[in-house]
Amino acid sequence: MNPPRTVPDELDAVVVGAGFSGLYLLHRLRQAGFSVKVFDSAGDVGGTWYWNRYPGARCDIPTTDYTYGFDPELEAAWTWSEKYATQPEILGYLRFVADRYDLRRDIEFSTGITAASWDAAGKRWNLTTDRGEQLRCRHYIMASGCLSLPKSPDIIGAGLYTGEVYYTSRWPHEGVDFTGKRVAVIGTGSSGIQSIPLIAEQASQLTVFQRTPNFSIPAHNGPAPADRLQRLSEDRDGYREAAKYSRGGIPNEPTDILGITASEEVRRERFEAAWEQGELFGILGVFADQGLNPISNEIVAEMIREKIRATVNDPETAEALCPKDHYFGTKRPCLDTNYFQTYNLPHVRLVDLRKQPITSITETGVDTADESHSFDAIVYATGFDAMTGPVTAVDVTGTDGLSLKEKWVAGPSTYLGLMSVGFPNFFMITGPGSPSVLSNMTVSIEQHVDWVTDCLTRMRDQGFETIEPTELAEAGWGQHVQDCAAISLHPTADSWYMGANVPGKPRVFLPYIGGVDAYRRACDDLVAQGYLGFRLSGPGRDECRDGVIRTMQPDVAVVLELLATVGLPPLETLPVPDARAIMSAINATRPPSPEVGEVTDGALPGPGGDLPYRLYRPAVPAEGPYPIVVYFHGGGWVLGDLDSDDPLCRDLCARSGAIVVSVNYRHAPEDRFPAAAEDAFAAVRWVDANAADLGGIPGQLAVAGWSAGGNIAAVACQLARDAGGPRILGQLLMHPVVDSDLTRQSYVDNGDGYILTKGLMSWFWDHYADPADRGDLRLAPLRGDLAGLPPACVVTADFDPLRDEGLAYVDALHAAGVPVRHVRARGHTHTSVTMVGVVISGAPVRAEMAEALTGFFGVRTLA
Ligand code: NA7
Repeated sequence: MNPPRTVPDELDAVVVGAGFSGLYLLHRLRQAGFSVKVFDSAGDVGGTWYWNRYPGARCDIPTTDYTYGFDPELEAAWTWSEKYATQPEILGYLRFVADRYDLRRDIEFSTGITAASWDAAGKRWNLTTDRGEQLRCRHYIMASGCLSLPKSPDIIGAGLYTGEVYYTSRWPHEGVDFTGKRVAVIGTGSSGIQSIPLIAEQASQLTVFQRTPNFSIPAHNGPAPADRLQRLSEDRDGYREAAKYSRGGIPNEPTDILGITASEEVRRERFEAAWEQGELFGILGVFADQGLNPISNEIVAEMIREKIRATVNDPETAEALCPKDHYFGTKRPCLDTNYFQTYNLPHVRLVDLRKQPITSITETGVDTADESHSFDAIVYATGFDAMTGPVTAVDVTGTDGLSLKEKWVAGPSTYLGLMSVGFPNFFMITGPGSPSVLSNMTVSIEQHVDWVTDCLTRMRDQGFETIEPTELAEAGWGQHVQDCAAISLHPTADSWYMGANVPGKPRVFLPYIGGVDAYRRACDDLVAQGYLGFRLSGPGRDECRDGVIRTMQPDVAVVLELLATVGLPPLETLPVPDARAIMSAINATRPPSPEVGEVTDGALPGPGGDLPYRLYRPAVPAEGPYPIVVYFHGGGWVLGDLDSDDPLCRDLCARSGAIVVSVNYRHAPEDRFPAAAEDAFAAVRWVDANAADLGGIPGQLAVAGWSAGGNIAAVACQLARDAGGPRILGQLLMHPVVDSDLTRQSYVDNGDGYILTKGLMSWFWDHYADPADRGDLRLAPLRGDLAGLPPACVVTADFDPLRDEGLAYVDALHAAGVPVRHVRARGHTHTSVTMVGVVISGAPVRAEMAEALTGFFGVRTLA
């Protein structure tokens, strides 16, 4: 029996959910002096641990870490008995927490919030409970969990079955005795994989219906890991702080070893160590690149498959249990205890639904295409409508009468997974767009709760009544979330991370994969910038600093961070030979470049002597002849050579199906202006004249260049036009230098901190050209007459000092009637798009560049 209601009809905050999030939220908000009530449809605290009582249910994060960290005394008062605690122990812990902080008096159990509607005039949320009660609150906070709304079993005939039916996510409190029964389990996610070995211990016959085999590794459960316990006892605060600034919410030393380059011995050693350790983040971090690179991922995946084959006696069953349709880690891997061994028991059988799909659930069991199965009980372990489901299950209506469900019809849109435009004073704990399910939830939960509590406290202290994100900030965050996902392998999988497990749900990557550390910094940064991207209002005052908190591509940011840790001297402070040596040393560390059909080196006659060139012939199409692109490398007319832009040339060749002839023109300071420009023009003429001998199609000629190479490519086009030939079909100018004016806004915005600096650009200019020459059209092609030039594709990068001159060239070409395509390398620097195989987000930009090249030649893109 619930005690009589004591809920006031007006509260500072209402919280939905009494799990890890709701309990801590209640504690913090109450401590901060807010009136707050928590509602939960469960009969007690626990959230996910209240409902998921199936046999074998355990956490998959070590208990040393899957625990509250906010109160050292709480930690001292509780000792976990195992590395991975069982559901009853975790539930016991949450009950202990509720009692310790006297939380129950402000929790309304067995009561769900069914509707929430924003009263714009009163600046309050009006809430309705499933008991028909109405109440009002200033702030409405959903702490309703990411995996709390079970997915309905979308299987034909599910209602026909007359035997016992169980859902792992709604398991009977009194437990289930399967002794002597014929049992079916449908689903082989974490819930199925954890429960199957224990159900098999009781059942007389167990049939597992598997649609998708899952990667699972042995948990090696036992006492809490000694190394973690030791670190905690020596420095608890340091350990918890390290968790906050770790990638996944557990202190871990990330590796920089790449699967693609590691030796077989190192690969095996690292994998076996992770296998023995039995931790999710360990096996997900065997190699730095396994979440990004398919080859590296396959190395780990195959080693897991080997383990499965070595464990399961029947080869056919073993093969059916080997996951092959998704990259390892793109669906949440499982930790198990004797899962694969269970299939060696004589009364346990696997039905592979890929071979024998379920045609219907029947009155007595399950019919597949080939067989009729009878059971005494069916267990559905079929998962959840993850992340968005629990939020949109409540009818939340914001400003203008728009419901959250309507707003999210094409996928969730949030600012940091915390709030959503149109829903003032509405917060989500671990909502879509935050690290949530990709992290140790307890760390992410505490961070969100602390952030919300601080926000509400600030609002109260400064007299604000409402807070809401701006459209710009929310769109920017959504873009960043998808940018982070796009460089990973995750979007390729039909996972619940992608919403793919629920028929009709939009396919969008739901959590934030950028890391707990990166996420926390974003949340802290926007607060430090005066709540960037939020609109706050109160009586007589509004405050809004609009903007986007993260605009750089995530892998570009990582490269910049890495370079910062190396602490290289600024190139412009070095003698030229030293600067060249540093560039060569950095280039030597690059991963293998894309394969092309053939690479040959040669020399062509230039005005000052022979110029080395490297010719890249495509592998596809197999037969030539091919169009030809004459390419000029970057390096400020001072640095660079045939090796420096080799990966980019290979990439362009492979993608465009054109021969790329990369020409090593003369460099400054040895050969100053106009040497490079003259060489470029000479090279274009020579290639044009010798196209057939080079394997090219005569007349199918384009030029391309990056940075200073873009400068001489553009100049060569002007010279060719003025000289009446050769005929150039197109010019691909990547972040080109087209003017000598270093005062444009992009020099102000990006002049420092993004590798190519204003200082370095000045150094280049000083080495290449006298100040008196810098208005010459062979140096500053932007100042020339652009009419009659070949069609152009100009690529600009957001974080490039040269961005604005590139944009000016686009405008000027356009004004001169030259067909021009502008490719914006969003979130990139001057150098990042060239980092083939390192900066994955550069690939779509290079694909556009290749498409532009093929467009010049009038043929389709190949890759
Ligand atoms: P999951 O991981 O979503 O697993 C659900 C399983 O049920 C999975 O194997 C599904 O196959 C299967 N499934 C779902 N619907 C069907 C139908 N209609 N027919 C056959 N099989 C079906 O949920 P869990 O509860 O195991 O785990 C959720 C998370 O909780 C877990 O990752 C941990 O973080 C804790 P599919 O893969 O969709 O082919």
